[in-house]
Amino acid sequence: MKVKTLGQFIIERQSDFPYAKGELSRLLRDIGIASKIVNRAVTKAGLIEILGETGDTNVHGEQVKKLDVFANEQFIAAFKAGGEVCAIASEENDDIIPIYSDISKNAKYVVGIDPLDGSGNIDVNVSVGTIFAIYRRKSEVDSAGQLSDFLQSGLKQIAAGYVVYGSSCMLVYSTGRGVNGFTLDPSIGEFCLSHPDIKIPEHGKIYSINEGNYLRFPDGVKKYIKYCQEEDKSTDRPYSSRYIGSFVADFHRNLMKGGIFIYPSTAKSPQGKLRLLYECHPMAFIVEQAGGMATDGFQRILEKKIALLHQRTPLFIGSKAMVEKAMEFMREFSSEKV
Ligand code: AHM
Ligand code: MG
Repeated sequence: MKVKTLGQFIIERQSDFPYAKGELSRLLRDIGIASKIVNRAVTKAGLIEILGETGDTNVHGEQVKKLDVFANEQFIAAFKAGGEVCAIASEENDDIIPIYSDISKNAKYVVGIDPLDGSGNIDVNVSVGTIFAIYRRKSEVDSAGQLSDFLQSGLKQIAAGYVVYGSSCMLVYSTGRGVNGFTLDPSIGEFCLSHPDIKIPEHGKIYSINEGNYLRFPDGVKKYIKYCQEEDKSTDRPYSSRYIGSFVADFHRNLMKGGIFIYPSTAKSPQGKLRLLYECHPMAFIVEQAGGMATDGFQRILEKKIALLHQRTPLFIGSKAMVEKAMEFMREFSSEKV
């Protein structure tokens, strides 16, 4: 079988953007390379002493880095070396990282990134991921990017994607013309097109939510969970509950099989847990491109106003029919808008 690598696919698709000069293609290629380096570290996590806390030294006397710090450094280094990005916003950094150098002077893009999502799962050999969102800068070129470059509507995303470091490593992305998935073939060290034009099933049988927080959920979510658990053959209920605790992995499974992922507001986190810029916006972009839906229970995620870099939002994301049903419950039982 003839394989198509990520690099070949990106070049082929460059003609989708006749005005573009290849910068976005190069940026996507850089993300692919950094994620291969992160994947190499993730797969070795149990073998080398990379799991220690930052500040420890390993047997070679080198500073040991936690994998989330390592992943953050890899992506930042790739963006700095690539020259297509004028600022980065990372979950790992309180403030934006402005970039201004000879090669990035005329960079058009900014990237929001969660370098290692679900990092609490690394120590126990459970899938983790990277999520990224790419925006065109609003600030003038020939200067470093600014905070305002990141505070744009999710609808303005030029591209978004994620990498799941799972039983295999997969990169899934969209530039607004459908969603495509690439699996890393370790024997040739290349991401190969394995899931062209991904579509999420309109209905699914999986609901994913941390039910340990049940008592603190809004009434609409409590009632929807009970709906998922009720027996009704005509709608294929009860649904199955699946929750990995790595958003990327939970999202990816639901994208493939159909399902809904919910991280609602809770009494403890009234705005939910997940961040708009580099977790919810990119996944909402992807799910919509795949025919699904993403809301905060009332409002479309891509239309939500973003005022803070690390702003959180409740999230209901996945198969269209399931998200619509959950929203019905929110409207009926949880009048409080978030
Ligand atoms: P992180 O970005 O700090 O890893 O946190 C986000 C993670 C998501 O991957 C996951 O969906 C969620 O936190 C799990 O949270 P909880 O343990 O509250 O269910
Ligand atoms: Mg995260």
